[in-house]
Amino acid sequence: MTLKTNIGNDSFDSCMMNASGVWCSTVDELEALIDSKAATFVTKTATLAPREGNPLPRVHHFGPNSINSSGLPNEGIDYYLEALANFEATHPNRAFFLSVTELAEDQIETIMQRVHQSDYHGLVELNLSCPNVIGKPQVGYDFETTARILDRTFSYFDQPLGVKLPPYFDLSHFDQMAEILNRYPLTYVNSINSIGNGLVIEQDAVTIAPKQGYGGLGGAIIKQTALANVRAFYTRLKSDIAIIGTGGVTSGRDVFEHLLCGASMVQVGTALLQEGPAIFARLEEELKAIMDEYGYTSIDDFKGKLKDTI
Ligand code: RRO
Repeated sequence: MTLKTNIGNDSFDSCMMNASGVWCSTVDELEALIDSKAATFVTKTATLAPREGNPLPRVHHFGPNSINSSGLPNEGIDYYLEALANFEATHPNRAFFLSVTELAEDQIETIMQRVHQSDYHGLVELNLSCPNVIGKPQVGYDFETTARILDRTFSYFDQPLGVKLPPYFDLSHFDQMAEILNRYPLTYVNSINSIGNGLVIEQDAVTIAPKQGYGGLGGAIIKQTALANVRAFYTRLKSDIAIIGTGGVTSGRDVFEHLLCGASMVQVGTALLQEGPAIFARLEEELKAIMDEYGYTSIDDFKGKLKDTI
């Protein structure tokens, strides 16, 4: 039995990895992912300059769920490019993901040019969906701006590129966004980022400090929204754009459902934060047990094959 999967021209021994933002801000955290059963890692979303992020407390866990308003704390693009250069030198046969964004369109072009001109030629994820930067809307909800950013980026950018999307809740939005994404030679689409601007109350008070307590929701409560988004893009995007499914994964069954909806890779956020990198061994075991039960020997046996009828 194998869990091998491909994203574009890169192949991976497993179909599970971290979600950007979780366990991936420092070289030590990235190393722990490399040493775990994770397929690979994606870095914390990097900006041109290092950022401290929003005031603390900015992450709160409730059951198998979380709310965060981290505010894009990161070490800056140069730190992650240097880390990637070192990891690529020590792991020449492995592919990694670099996540990037910026707060204005011109700055997005600057950071993409910076990556383009660097020695890093691996996978890049452009985060169009951070819900927590004070005063900045999520780009992925602005279809025109998204198209303009992709136009500008693909005029020069020639390494494998994916976009991280926010969740959509209307079928016409799936249609509109898929129509835009299908215009570009994207390697993959990652659905979903946290469900933005939820409010979690405990003891009659908000649970995180920034933005009057509003923050991105993650964990088990977002699984059904994540699956719907994965399925919506899998059925609308051209077949050479892979789907990475993110949201609500706490068990092998959840991974199986993301794959059934069409994901080629599944990312783990809240549950990784709660359980640590050892979670990948557990998820792998649980997924393999399900595959064994069905008689599946590879994820291609069931990827995308969600049944239309019960
Ligand atoms: O750092 C954050 O506040 C953050 C980001 Br960039 C993101 O993409 N998603 C999220 O839930 N938090």
